[in-house]
Amino acid sequence: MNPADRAAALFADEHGGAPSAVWSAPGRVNLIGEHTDYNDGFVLPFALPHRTAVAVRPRPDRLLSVATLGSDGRLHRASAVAIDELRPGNPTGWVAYPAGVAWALRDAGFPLEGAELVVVGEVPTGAGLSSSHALECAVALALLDTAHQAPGEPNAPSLSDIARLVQRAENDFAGAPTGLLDQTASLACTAEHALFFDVRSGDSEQIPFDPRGVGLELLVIDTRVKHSHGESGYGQRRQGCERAAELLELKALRDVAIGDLAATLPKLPEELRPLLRHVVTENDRVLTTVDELRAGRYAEIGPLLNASHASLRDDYRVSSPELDLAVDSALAAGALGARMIGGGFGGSAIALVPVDDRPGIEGAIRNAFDRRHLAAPRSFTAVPSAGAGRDR
Ligand code: GAF
Repeated sequence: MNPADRAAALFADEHGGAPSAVWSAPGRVNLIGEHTDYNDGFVLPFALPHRTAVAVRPRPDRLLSVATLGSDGRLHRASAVAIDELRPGNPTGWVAYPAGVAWALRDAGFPLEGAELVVVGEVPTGAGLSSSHALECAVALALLDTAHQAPGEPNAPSLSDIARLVQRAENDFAGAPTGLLDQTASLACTAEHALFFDVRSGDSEQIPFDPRGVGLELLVIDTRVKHSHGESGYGQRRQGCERAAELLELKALRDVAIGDLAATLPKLPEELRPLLRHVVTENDRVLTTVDELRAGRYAEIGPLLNASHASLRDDYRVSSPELDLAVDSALAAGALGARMIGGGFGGSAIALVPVDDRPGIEGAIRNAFDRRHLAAPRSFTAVPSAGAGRDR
């Protein structure tokens, strides 16, 4: 059963009667453009087929009740919270993600009455595939639905407004200082496309991306080393970039052109130079990748993925031994390109592989992990899929 049907069935068991709507939102893979979003730069994500569904029904008493299907197959219920009493720190734990979205919507003036939510997610958690944003986006759409302001209704906020509200929930309520990549991907991606998104201008373009059409697959390798942006060095990197921009008297590191990089680096203290080098070269790699995809030259993006990984590993220093092993073993076994994705410090890598070589490459990666006595990574082929929407 897909997550939307499952959420609707669990909702009926839990609350009696059908939900008024079910919305779902996907996890994402960022093809390239990592740690560029909070530097006002470029990203190129696509949506995964894995989704989080939220069945919803309004309730008139201004309470928010949330239940979620756990990996143990049981429904976990959080105590109902008063929408008027939501504030950062109340509540905490997993329910802070849906509650934070209700808080951000309430604060922005959306007329929330109260709601019953039942959540069923299939995006692997802690795998760098944006499970928290899939949850938050689906909750935002479900709650907007109860206020008759969901996409498609006359007075609905735009997808970019919703993305910013979800970012506020994540930053100020859940306490993770993330950028706009993941929410935008979850809300705005379309099947068989990657989303070329200019974070500064808000402009985006759907770029056809169907690796299978040219005999390739994009393999996702989940190292199963969990990561969390609240606790990792993510915030430190972000602060370093902001400090570098301030020293250079620029709005953001996006403003350094690739041609000016060499002349700009010496103006920064030594420890901030690698951050600048990563952001500027990574933005440039996104633009080149978009050109290659537009020209249908898929194999040409392999070296760009490799360069992105080297930059994240050596300059930005957000890779991990397991991510490096996934990338190196995929390349040694014949992948055309590979890199870590997402915030880093664990999570997943991707590898662009010829369809026929996929089983051999997956086996080689598993053997490499086994030789180091590491838990076997999970891998699957990522098919660019639809963004968030209403299921029922
Ligand atoms: C995480 C964050 F949530 C994104 O905003 C982005 O910064 C990404 O790490 C790195 O590109 O997924």
